[in-house]
Amino acid sequence: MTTTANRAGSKATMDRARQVLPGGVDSPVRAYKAVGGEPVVVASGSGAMIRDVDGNEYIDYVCSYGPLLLGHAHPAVIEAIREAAPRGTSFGAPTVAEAELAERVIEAVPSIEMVRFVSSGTEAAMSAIRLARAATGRDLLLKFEGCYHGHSDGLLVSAGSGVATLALPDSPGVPAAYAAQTLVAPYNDLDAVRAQFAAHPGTIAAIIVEPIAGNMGVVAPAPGFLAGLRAICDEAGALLIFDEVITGFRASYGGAQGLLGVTPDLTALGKIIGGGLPVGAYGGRRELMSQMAPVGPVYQAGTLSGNPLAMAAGQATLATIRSTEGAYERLEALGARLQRGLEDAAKSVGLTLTVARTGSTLTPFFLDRAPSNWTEADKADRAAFSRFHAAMLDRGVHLPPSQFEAWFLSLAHDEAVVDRTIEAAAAGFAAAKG
Ligand code: KE4
Repeated sequence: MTTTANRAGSKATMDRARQVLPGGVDSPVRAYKAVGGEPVVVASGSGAMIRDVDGNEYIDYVCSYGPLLLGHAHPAVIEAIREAAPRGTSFGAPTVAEAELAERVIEAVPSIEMVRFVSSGTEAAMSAIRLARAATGRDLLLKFEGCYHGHSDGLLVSAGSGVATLALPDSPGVPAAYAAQTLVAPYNDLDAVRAQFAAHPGTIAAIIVEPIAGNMGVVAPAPGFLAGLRAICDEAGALLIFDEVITGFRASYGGAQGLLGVTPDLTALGKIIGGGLPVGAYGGRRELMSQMAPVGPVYQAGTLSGNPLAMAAGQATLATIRSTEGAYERLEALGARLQRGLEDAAKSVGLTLTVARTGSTLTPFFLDRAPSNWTEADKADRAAFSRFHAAMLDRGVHLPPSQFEAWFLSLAHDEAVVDRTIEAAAAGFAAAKG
């Protein structure tokens, strides 16, 4: 396994970037604050691999935090962008590409009869919540500790992902009045959800949930949890919003709802549907989506919504997934191989570790069991994870710099890179033991 100790170019770039960008990054988790050390500055990616500005090569499990189900720079995606770009990059007017991608999303996700594209997962979740509040005439929202739905004000309450990673007590700048509109319950705790509905009768507009949580690390829904939420919403006249920004087209071609058989009222999407370009989307039943301006009164807009290059990249991505025989079986097999290998490697050095996985997303928790909620995940040994992360980076494996993020496999990963990862992990876990 090569070492990638020479990362002088990354250091120099980060010194420069920190002068002009907060922390030298455009998204906090990328700054390695939770794990220490200097971020790798990426120069290029191809398939399962990335190369840094010093020419070091890494097996990549960040994969842009989810969009790259096909891997980096897939030829079909690059060709689609190359073909669309000479016709112009943005018009602020309808294009055929938006309707084409909308049709493909609707065909894939049965609960979606109509959809609107936006430019991020944050916008998708925020817009779905606004629609749910308008449709029910209610103000309160219920979310789960450790789930992350983007950085709109009302959602930075007990949030996961970078908020959890940086142990931020929610976020300054969010008025208490906004935060007060968001109720919180532990993931997988239906009794706590029922208690919130009993305490706030007739005033909760919606529940928003990651149907398979990925932002406290991977945490699976307990049997009956999602169906329980569905029943509670039906009984209370609230809407159920699935945030499938990560799981959409990853958990299955129909997302987590397609895999687990629970139907939400609204769905937020992002990441994979843009193939690495900025896209989000929200959708649901026609009678709900028809309340959005200009048809209905609920306002939401975006200069670059439905951007033609992003639509082209998304279309090429979904078409390629759709036409890849056994794509999800392959992702499942690779994920299982990596999970088994990591568990065996940890055992070989006597390290306590649990690998939580659903399909092609996984998180090795430095814990003795898979967590079922944030309180349990939060007990993970962050210092051990940090030592592991650094050791893997030195051995050419690029991992999300947080115990509370998911690792992402792609269709470009194969048994060879998975086995190289497992080989590096034996040394990584030895380093983790300290
Ligand atoms: P964006 O606004 O970052 O496109 O999407 C927000 C979002 C919404 N919902 C879910 C379930 C998400 O996972 C995300 C964003 N995911 C994080 C990674 N866990 C993005 C990485 C980052 O913040 O840099």
